[in-house]
Amino acid sequence: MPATTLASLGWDAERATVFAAIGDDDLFPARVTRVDRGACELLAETGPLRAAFGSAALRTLPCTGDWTAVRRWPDERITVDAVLERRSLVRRLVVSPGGSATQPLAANVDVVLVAEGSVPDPDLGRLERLLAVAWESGAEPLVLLTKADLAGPGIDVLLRDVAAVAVGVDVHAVSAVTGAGLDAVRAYLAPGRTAAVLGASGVGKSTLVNALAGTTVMATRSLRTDGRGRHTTVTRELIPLPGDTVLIDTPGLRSIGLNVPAEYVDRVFADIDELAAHCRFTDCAHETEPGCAVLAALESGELRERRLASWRKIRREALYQQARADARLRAERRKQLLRRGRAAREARRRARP
Ligand SMILES: Nc1nc2c(ncn2[C@@H]2O[C@H](COP(=O)(O)OP(=O)(O)OP(=O)(O)O)[C@@H](O)[C@H]2O)c(=O)[nH]1
Ligand SMILES: [Mg+2]
Ligand SMILES: [Zn+2]
Repeated sequence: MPATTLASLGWDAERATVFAAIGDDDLFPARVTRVDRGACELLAETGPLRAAFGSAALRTLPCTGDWTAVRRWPDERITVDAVLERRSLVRRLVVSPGGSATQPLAANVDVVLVAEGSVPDPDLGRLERLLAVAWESGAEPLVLLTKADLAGPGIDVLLRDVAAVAVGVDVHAVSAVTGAGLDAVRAYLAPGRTAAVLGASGVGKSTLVNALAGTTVMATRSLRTDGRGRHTTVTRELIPLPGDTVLIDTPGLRSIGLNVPAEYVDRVFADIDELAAHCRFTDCAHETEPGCAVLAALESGELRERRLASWRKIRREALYQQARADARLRAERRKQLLRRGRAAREARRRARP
C-alpha cells in the first residue's frame, strides 16, 4: 500500500474547515475504507485503524468513502463520533417483501466508473439503470466496456451501441489483460479524486482495480470457480492508488432498484427528452398522439424500440417509488398530527378544574 497522507485520500481545505467546526480537539479525521457490522476500517494520518460506532452522537452510519471524526479513548478504544457531510453518495434501492430501503454504496465519489462487459454482449438496459444511479449520486459517470480483448474487432460496434445509450457520457473500451484503455481511465483520476467502480458481478471490476493499482489488491474470480451468479467481491472497499487517487471497488449488483427522481431518468434518456420537447402537445404521452416527435423518430429508425420501452419502464418505476416515498411521508405526518392532537386533548383535560 502506498504511503497515505490525508491529502492523497482527498482531504482538502473545505473538509478541514467542516472538521474544525466540530470544535473538539480530541477528534481526528479519518476516511472509511470498509464497513463491517457495527465497526469500520479507517485510514488516518497515522495509518489504518479499526473503530466502533460506539458514540451516541453518531447520527449517520458511516459508509465506505466517508470522512469521519474519530476519537481515541483513554482505554485505547477508538470510536467514530461523526460523519462529515457527504459531497456525493452512490446508493441504490433495495426492495424486499418487508418494504424498500436505500442502501448507501459509496460516499464522496467524484467519478462513477460504470463497468459493463463486452463479452457476453453488454446489457444496455442494465447500463441505463446504472447510469441513473450514477447521475443521482452527484458524481460524474464514465462508462467502461470491459474485457475488450475478448471482443476482438467487434468492439467498435459494441462501443457504438453503448455510446448511443450513454448520452452525454464518455465511453471507453478497456482490457485488464492487454492494458488497453487504462491510460484513458487514469486521465479521470487526478490527485485527490475518488472513483467508484459499479456494475454487475463478473464484469471485471476487481480485475480492473488491480490493473489500475498495478498490484493485486482485490481478489478476483478464478477461472476454475467461474460460474453464473457468483459474487466474488462481498464488501465495498476503498483502495488508495499510487498517484494520490482513490478507488472504491463494490460487489456486483444483483438488481438495480431505482428511487431516483424522474429528472435523473430523463437525464439518462436525454435523447428522448429532447425529442419529446418537439411533440405538438406538451402533455404528449407518445402513444398515439398526432405530431408526436418521439413516434416519428421511432418510425424513421432514429430511435430504437428497445430504448423507448426501457425509458417507459424505468420512468414508471421511478415515479412509482417516488409516489410510495411520498405516501410514506404523508402517513408519517398524519401519525404525527394525531399524536399531537391527542397530547393537546390530554393537556386540556388535565388543565380542567
Ligand atoms: N479476458 C479478460 N478477462 C477478464 C478481464 N477482466 C476481468 N476478466 C475476468 O473476468 C472474471 C471476473 O472478474 P472479476 O474482476 O472478479 O469481476 P467482478 O466484476 O469484480 O465480479 P464481482 O466481484 O463478483 O462483482 C475473472 O475471471 C477475470 O479474470 C479482461 O479485461 N479480459
Ligand atoms: Mg469484484
Ligand atoms: Zn410525443
